[in-house]
Amino acid sequence: MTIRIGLIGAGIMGADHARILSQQIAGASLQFICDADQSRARKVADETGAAHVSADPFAVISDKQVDAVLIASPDATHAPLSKACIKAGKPVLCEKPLSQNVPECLDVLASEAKAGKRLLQIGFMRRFDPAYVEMKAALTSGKLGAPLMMHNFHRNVSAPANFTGQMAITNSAPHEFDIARFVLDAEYESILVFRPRLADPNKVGAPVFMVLKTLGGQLVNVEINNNASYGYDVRGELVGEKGSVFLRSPVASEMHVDLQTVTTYPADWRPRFAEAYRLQNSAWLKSIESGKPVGASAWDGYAATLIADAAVKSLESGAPVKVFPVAKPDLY
Ligand code: ISE
Repeated sequence: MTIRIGLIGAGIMGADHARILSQQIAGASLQFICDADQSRARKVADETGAAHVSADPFAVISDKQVDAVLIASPDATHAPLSKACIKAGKPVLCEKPLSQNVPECLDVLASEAKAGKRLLQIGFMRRFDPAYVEMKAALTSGKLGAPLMMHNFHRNVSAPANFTGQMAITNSAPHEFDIARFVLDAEYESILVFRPRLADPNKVGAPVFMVLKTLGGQLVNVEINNNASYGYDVRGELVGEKGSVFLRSPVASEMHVDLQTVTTYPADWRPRFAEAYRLQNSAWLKSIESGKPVGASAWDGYAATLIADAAVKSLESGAPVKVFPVAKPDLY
């Protein structure tokens, strides 16, 4: 079975998804590459053999030649475009975050409730990353004992080009919020956010340090440092009563020279999470065939945005902020 995909957004991630779908996995054909910038859409279409380009995402979503949609356009478009896909009854893989505000997430949940089935998968690709998968498996095997703490570090070379305002919290941190919640299988109670004194609060992507409590009493700390300079570096450690699991990033080789061992960092997230993206997209296609949803749901997208929203408030007030989620709909 070949699934005809409409891909919306031909920026860094859109181009990467197009490459993965056309070159790394079977079962997809790229029907449309859609972007407001037509030359960008055309370039990605030419590189990946996509059939058409478009500048109108809603026309792509409703096009009869499109079976499923992948959304990789700017954050503010995620919720409205996801809603349009759900309304059209089309499976959709949408990049994170689902939205930068809670009411929009609730709106998407209401759309899926109306559709009566899960159509939306959120691109929290770390759930497919072999290192995090092993971490979660170690916990569920019982070898670590009860989980106590999870440490998370998220460093970019420099704040991504599209960054504004509090996107360290609303765009980068959702990865950490989601993966800790997924690994621990826990819901959050509250969050407290700090900023180191030397950091210029006006600098886009200024570092934040957050401490979260889960309803089960585990502690999760998250450092987001979008201007770390030296490389793209995601670290994590899960600490249980009887042991811990530390993430290893994929490294192909190490150089021994001048009395040193040298390994390199990637410049951004694509090489670090290449396997996660490939596995995620492949699982998405299989889930469309089987009708059995996989990966992060709209509910998981809501949970990440809810805690991000609390984090922004905590940064402003300097006090811990509790979250009060709505009742979880039966669909999830
Ligand atoms: C970007 O949107 C991503 O998803 C990357 O994984 C993350 O590292 C980066 O900080 C985000 O801006």
